[in-house]
Amino acid sequence: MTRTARIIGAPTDYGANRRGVDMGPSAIRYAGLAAELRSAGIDVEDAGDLAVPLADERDPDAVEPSEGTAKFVREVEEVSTLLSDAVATALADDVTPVVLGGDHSVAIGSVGGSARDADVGVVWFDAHGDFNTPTTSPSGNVHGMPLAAVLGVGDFEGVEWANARGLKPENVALVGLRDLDDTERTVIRESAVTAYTMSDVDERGITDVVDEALTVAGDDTDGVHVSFDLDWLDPNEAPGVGTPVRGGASYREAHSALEQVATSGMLRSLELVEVNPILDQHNETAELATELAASALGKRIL
Ligand code: EXY
Ligand code: MN
Ligand code: MN
Ligand code: MN
Repeated sequence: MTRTARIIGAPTDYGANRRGVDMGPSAIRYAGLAAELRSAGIDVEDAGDLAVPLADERDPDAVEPSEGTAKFVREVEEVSTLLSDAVATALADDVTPVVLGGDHSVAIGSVGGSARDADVGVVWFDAHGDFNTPTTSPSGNVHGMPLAAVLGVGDFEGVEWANARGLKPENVALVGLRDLDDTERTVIRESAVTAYTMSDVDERGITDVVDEALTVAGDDTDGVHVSFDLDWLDPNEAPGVGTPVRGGASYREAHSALEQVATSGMLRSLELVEVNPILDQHNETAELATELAASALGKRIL
């Protein structure tokens, strides 16, 4: 049966320190996402964009759900709830959600929706760990916290809107890390998640690392959510991101990783985040996002 993908835009920048990432969904659509996915041999629906709340008069340094800082956390909660519902509805309709960020805080909603009624694993492609909590975060930006949020780590313990019901840390694999905060590093080490750095990719090669990551995420689960932060790639390939870090994945490594995701047959839901058209060059990071989505959904050269 032909797979149907449902595009869901989450045009939000409340989790980031830079404006512009809220225009990611427009840029990715403009780059030709729907056509690119159809060339992967799948049917495509576009659900449009979520109605993201306008910034209100509240203090951006709101301190819930912690004693530290999680900027715009009420707005992030609102977007997460909308997105979680949209993703869960897509899965109930038997289509594959393809979420377009927005900053990486949108993962709270996508993972939450994907793991609402099923046991789900996650493969997280990112330069960063996204494992801070409001207490440990150096910035207060929620896009540095979504993995801790869905897993209920630290301040996020028992925070219902943030925790993903059917997700266990044993089924989470981070791939390609190269920029962690000190406390974040300790928390990741103490957690049951599996983390692969870029050094692991250097030593073992991308195929071996992704193969193991998919085994971790797929172990006794109903499927895998892939959370793809464009800053996983080297900034030479993907300049249009808010927090670039040198030494990232190459163009071919990225395609190869996502082709492996497709081949595994385990993909349940996909998100592409952190595309910032203001910082981009000729929309090339958005174009890259469309190509990579097609690889994840099964596009082949021959
Ligand atoms: N670790 C830093 C922080 O928590 O502020 C930077 C996080 C950037 C998160 C991004 C996009 O993946
Ligand atoms: Mn991220
Ligand atoms: Mn990142
Ligand atoms: Mn081009």
